[in-house]
Amino acid sequence: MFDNLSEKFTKIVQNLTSKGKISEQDIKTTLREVRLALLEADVDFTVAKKFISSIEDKAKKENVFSSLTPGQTIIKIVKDEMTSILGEASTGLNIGEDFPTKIMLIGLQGVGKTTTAAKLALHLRKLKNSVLMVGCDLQRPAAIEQIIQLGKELNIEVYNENNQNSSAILIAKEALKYAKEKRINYVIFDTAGRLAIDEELMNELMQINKEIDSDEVLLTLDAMTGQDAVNSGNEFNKYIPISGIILTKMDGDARGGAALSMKAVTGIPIKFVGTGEKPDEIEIFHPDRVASRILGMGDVETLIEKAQKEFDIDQVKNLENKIKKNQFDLNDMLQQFQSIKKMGSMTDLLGMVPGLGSLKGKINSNDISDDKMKKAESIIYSMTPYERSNPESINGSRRNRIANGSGTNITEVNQVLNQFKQMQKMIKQFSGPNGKRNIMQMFNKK
Ligand SMILES: Nc1nc2c(ncn2[C@@H]2O[C@H](COP(=O)(O)OP(=O)(O)OP(=O)(O)O)[C@@H](O)[C@H]2O)c(=O)[nH]1
Ligand SMILES: [Mg+2]
Repeated sequence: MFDNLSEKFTKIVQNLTSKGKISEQDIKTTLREVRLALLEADVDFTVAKKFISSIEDKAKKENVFSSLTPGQTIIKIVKDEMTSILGEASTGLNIGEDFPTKIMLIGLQGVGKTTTAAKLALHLRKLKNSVLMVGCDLQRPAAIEQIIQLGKELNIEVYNENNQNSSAILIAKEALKYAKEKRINYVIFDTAGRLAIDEELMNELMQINKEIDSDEVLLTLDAMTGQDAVNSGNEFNKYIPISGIILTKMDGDARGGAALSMKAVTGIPIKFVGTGEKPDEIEIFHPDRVASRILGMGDVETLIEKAQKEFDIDQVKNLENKIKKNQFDLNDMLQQFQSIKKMGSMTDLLGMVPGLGSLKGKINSNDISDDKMKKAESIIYSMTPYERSNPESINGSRRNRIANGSGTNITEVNQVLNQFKQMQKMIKQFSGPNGKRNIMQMFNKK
């Protein structure tokens, strides 16, 4: 997500921070670099222009040169501008006045509407809501089957209308009636996609929207299509007032042009982003946090939220006990790997740690790549339970057996064991009076 852009901005920020004094020429160079970075990211031309002139204005107004830390002042101006362009504050979902809140997902073919319907449903259920999904896509024969299947997998109710002759509008109407009777909190209507915006599609969508009186019309757009996504945002908005945008496939979009131009060009806020194919790979879009990630300053809030979601508190307490008794073993290391993996890819996580964003591109050769972690896991799986709880018992012949069992070699087994020793050492440091408090604070932070 934003890989290329954040690499460039991290460099720009580093250049500014390393300078004590800043000349007018430095600012000019910085602005040129910022402009180039934006254009290379496929940001809309007028948006990029406005971005630069706004920074210039603010730099003048705030008298950057007389500030004690001119570099920091400029960085703050750039970050504020980036946040503003991304939409300022995060915009939550509109809530209906009465049960249920009605959310309609619309968009072109294959952008990820159905997947996103399931992701949203799961997200809302995690917040303790009852949710109903409704398949209003009668264009593609397998579409209804797809949403029923997703509902089964996630244990989310799907309104099942068996009448083959029914229309999308009728299904929507019936489903809404059902949801009202059942006092369901949220109903998510998944609609049919088309290759391009056409009259027929728009008519159908407008009629459904009128029938259900949506609280949210969320336009789903594929981030990888860059400026086409932005244009399609404008086009759809001509027919149906769009209340929010969901940008999918951000995981495959290194450039970020669509995300950066969307709000400024269409005036519509991005409410969520899709970051992968799995049902939990959706994030609420927080402009300030994203700006911070792009500038290589990390995003500790999201990291803590992810940790809170994935690290089970009993597990953490159990770990704390073991650390106290000095019993941290390879089983615990394995469990840590698994929790970390659930939080997302190593590359994305690194982008959230302040100061580590610049490692992102180099991470494959680094010690903590996703591949390395998988290998370490299979090495630990090839150990016997006795070996996992008694790592000191793993002698030469055991190492040989483990290497064979995991399809690796002795060097790799040794690396994992060394990594374990380092972790053990680090934990000993952490388990001092201050260290422990720090760990618990991180996991318990409300
Ligand atoms: N990598 C990635 N893939 C995604 C994301 N969201 C959806 N997809 C994939 O995109 C493809 C199309 O997704 P669907 O949800 O079927 O798209 P749709 O808009 O409902 O398609 P139609 O109903 O045919 O118009 C699937 O292979 C999804 O797994 C995302 O955030 N990241
Ligand atoms: Mg679909």
